[in-house]
Amino acid sequence: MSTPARIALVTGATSGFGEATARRLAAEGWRVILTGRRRDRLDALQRELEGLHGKLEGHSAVYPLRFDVRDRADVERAIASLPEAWRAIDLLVNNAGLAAGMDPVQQGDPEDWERMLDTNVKGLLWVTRAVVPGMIERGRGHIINIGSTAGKEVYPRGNVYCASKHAVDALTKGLRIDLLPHGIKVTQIAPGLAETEFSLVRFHGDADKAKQVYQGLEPLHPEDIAELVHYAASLPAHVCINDLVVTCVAQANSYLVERT
Ligand code: NDP
Ligand code: 8X3
Repeated sequence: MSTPARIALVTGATSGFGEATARRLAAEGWRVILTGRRRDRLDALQRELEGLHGKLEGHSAVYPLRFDVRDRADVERAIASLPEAWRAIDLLVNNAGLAAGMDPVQQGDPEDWERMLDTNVKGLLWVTRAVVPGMIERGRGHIINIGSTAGKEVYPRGNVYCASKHAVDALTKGLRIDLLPHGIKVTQIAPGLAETEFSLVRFHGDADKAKQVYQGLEPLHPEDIAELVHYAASLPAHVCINDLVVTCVAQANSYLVERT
């Protein structure tokens, strides 16, 4: 008898790393819960992936679940609303996140700071808190947190974003310790510069400024991170990647890049 398809929940599946990860996992035979705030994008991705992969064991290959990770009640309601056939989540990819602004602290916008901390730190906690008890009950599971090189080293004017990703680094370690008795894997993938909608969001929709971030180098692509998520999630049951820092070749650390 073949093993049933595993279920992944990917936060921030409407763009960038999350979207590429959802596509990759679905292509590898996972059933994927697609999450994010933008309903139109969730619907479009659902149509695309259902068209490509059809049904698995009588269930759709994907299940769209719209919620805002910053809203604890919304997160709890959404996870609790999952139909029985979608409740046994094997893999949680905590990917939803953003940077907002890039100013010295003394000029920073406190609203940007709140968005980053509410999304990158508290949002990750709300989703994890809602999903992990089920993993413990079932005695299996894997959490992959998308951190950043910004969570390893602080760079100029990165202050609050870097702090939020340092928190992801610490929470990943803390979770691994707390979940040790339950056999749940906890992994962090910490990418460097990657071209997604990240910089467009960081610079509040300024496309020229966003483009400059990637000028003169080949940054990581969303598919590179999807490949690593798939790799980490496909290892034998006794193997857990704890931490994986990945940059493009043109980037040495959080602030040193070589441009042509
Ligand atoms: P994108 O902007 O392309 O994607 C971000 C995703 O997060 C979107 O799907 C967005 O969905 C979702 N999201 C943002 N806020 C919320 C919210 N409040 N509730 C639910 N979903 C939310 O960026 P990336 O793919 O680059 O970013 C993904 C992760 O990778 C982030 O955590 C980021 O910090 C991290 N990262 C990015 C790097 C880069 O250079 N690009 C490098 C290292 C790490 P929606 O708007 O529909 O809600
Ligand atoms: C995103 C990478 O260098 O813009 O986490 O902070 S960076």
